[in-house]
Amino acid sequence: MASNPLTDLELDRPGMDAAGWRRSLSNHLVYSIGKDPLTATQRDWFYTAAAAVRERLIERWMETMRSYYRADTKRVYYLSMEFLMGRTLMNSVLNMGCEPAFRTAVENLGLDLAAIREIEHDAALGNGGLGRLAACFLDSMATLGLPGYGYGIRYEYGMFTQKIENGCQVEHPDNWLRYGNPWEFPRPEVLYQVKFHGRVVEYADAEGRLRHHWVDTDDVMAMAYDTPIPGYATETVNNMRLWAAKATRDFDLGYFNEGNYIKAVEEKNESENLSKVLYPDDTTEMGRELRLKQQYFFVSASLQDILFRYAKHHEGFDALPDKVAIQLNDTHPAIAIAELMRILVDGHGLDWDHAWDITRRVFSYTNHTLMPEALETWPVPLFERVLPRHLQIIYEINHRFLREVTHRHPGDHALLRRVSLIEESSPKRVRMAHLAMVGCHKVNGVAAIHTELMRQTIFADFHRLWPDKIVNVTNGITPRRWLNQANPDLARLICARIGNGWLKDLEQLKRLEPLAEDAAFRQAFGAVKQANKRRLAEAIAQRLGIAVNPDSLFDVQVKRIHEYKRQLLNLLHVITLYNRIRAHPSGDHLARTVIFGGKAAPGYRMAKQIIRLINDVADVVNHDPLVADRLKVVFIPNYDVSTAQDIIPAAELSEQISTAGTEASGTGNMKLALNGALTIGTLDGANIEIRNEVGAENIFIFGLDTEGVTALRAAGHDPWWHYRENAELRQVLDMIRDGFFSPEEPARHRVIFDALTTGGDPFLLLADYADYVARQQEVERVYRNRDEWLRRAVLNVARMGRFSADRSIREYAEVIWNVKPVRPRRRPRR
Ligand code: 26V
Repeated sequence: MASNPLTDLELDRPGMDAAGWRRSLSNHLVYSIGKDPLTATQRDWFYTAAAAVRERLIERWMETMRSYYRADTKRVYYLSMEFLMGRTLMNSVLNMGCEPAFRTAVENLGLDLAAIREIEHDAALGNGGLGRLAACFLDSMATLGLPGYGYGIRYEYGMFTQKIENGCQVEHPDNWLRYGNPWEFPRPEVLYQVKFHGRVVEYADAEGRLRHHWVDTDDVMAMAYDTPIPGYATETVNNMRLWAAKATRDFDLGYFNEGNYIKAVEEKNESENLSKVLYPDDTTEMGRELRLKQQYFFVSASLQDILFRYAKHHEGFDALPDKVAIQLNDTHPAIAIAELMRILVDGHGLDWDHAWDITRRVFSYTNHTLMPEALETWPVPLFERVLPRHLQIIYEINHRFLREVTHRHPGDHALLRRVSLIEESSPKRVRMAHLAMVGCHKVNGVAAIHTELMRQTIFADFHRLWPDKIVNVTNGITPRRWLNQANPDLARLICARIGNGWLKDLEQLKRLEPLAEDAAFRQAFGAVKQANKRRLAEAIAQRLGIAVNPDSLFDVQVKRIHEYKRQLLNLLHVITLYNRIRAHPSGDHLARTVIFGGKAAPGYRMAKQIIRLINDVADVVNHDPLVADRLKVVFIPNYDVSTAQDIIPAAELSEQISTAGTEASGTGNMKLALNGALTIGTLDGANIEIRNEVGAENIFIFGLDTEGVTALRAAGHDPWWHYRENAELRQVLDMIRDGFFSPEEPARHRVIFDALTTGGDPFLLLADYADYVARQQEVERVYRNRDEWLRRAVLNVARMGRFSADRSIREYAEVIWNVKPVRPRRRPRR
């Protein structure tokens, strides 16, 4: 990475010039890492650099916390089971505004910054979109000076590492803490007790009121680890607090008294399992006890911490909604609603109605998916065993809520059954989305169409009851990581033309618009893309041994592997292109490199089968001499934040091809367009808003829209009709069925053929195939006109301003949280 164009914001500060950095690095190597420069490894130097960087964050971090305290400001707490942070070193250096000085210091020590950066293990405490959104939001809250805290779980093992063996995904544990995490500060004194199991006893208090005690519980301790979150070019450094499970000190008393030492230590182990591993399944709710315990574990600790902070300066709870906003990232932390009620009613003796009013004004909830199988519900018997008091509280919330509904819609029993917090299945189940809907003052979707579908489908009844509750906040991404860090050459080119204001105000990219007509600028823009493509091609050659043509169209689909995201539709097109080349070997075929990346949930059979088929197709296509370098298929293993930062800047075509109505928003679509890829996509999620911004003429839209999907499903989709009528499609499907790509095991991919035919093709791939292929043909036509392609690419970048996470966070702050920025005092000079 070349040096960044930004001004050295910090040069006027002691220790922030190159000489200061260099002194600091030399000192930390010896005195923090304990290594002799003569024997120091790259890893030693990474930990040295981290120590030097983190040292420079601490004063601002503390001053930020002090400023919040002084202002007694309203704070926002972002509760999320996932934070997909990626690497931190260069993010911190860039956000501090001292990248050039840091780089100079590193290079003057004779070190290789690119190699040192790569040592850092990604913090992969998330599955995909939802977890990365949380990370982008932390960056934006800090950049905007908002008093925002992240709360989550310090998993010992994050998202698994994906390896590909014989074309198949194999999962390996992500032991990310093996060499230590240099960014975290353990807080052994910040320790809270979290209760599970036990039973509820009722008693009458001094005033004769019925009260509840939760007793005979099994307890686990939650210990805090803090990570500083620096904003970009600002004094603000916020905090992310993650909880790790520790055994209680008296875990062992019973067994010790019996003299059973080994048993005692075994039990200790068991309670510490709570924060052991991230659940890698982002589709199907498996209703696993450990997952429910993880949820309550981090919610309970976070609420205790939030209320402790509040109680330091406030009497009673009436001011709580003026001082605390809690955002629930999906329903995963929704148990917080029942927990706050328990604390207020059982713990502090508030009246139910009073507590309920406070609770509803504190909480808000973001929905990230409409897919029924991802909506969390918990079996009542499990809930009752793990959280007996919370189940009672949920029943009470439900009782009062259904009474209110009855009042407004007398006699509508079907309505009651639909909106109840309890699903009348066998066994009964607790519906977490309904709990969140009832217990929050605002509920938001993550793109305009998604919010509209929430109102019309899964939450239609609630929308009629509370027409102002459901609001939209379209997702965004942080331009600091996704443009400035990931694509430094493009960042520099942009800065050279419009300055660096866009880093804090992405709408300023609009000023690039006229440059789309400037041949010299297009040329420079194209050269940046070409260099990024060459770098990626080298990495692919090195890591996978596949030679890709850097002049070919780089066609990219990177995201979790899901049937609804339709990686298979992309693959049907790849096979179509392959067949066309084979049918007309001397024809004028545009050279294309189709790049896939993404993980399948370990238990998601079809997703894993899709990975295998991609790899089988790649094997055949990449080795067919007839094809030469006109078509290459690459599956890049272990797609994560860092590989995203390498792939996205090199992409020219962005595949956003989910069945309309299934992708809530997407954020990869934004990252790719911001880096100058043109989108081929359906009218789904944020693609619709991207089209509105960049102009319909600068995006390749195809396929059924949500209305078309609904109509087709109502009329009955007949995949066989498409199979019969479309000869190219039939040929592709037959090849999959007959084992063309797996001659050693011809039946291997039959399940895929079956899913798309006799299985009814639930995601309508065959219905969209012809239009998709036609659109891809138009892509090739435009790509052949390099000037026209570059013109559109520049316009895409210029018009992506709306998709900054800063804009999303401003909307949350204004419409949902009612929080205002706080400016910390500038740190006194040392
Ligand atoms: C769901 C579940 C279900 C139960 C088991 C564990 C688990 C873990 C994570 C999830 C969340 C899946 C939802 C998700 O990531 N949605 C994505 O959110 C993005 C940010 O809003 C959005 O851009 C994507 O369209 C949406 O799929």
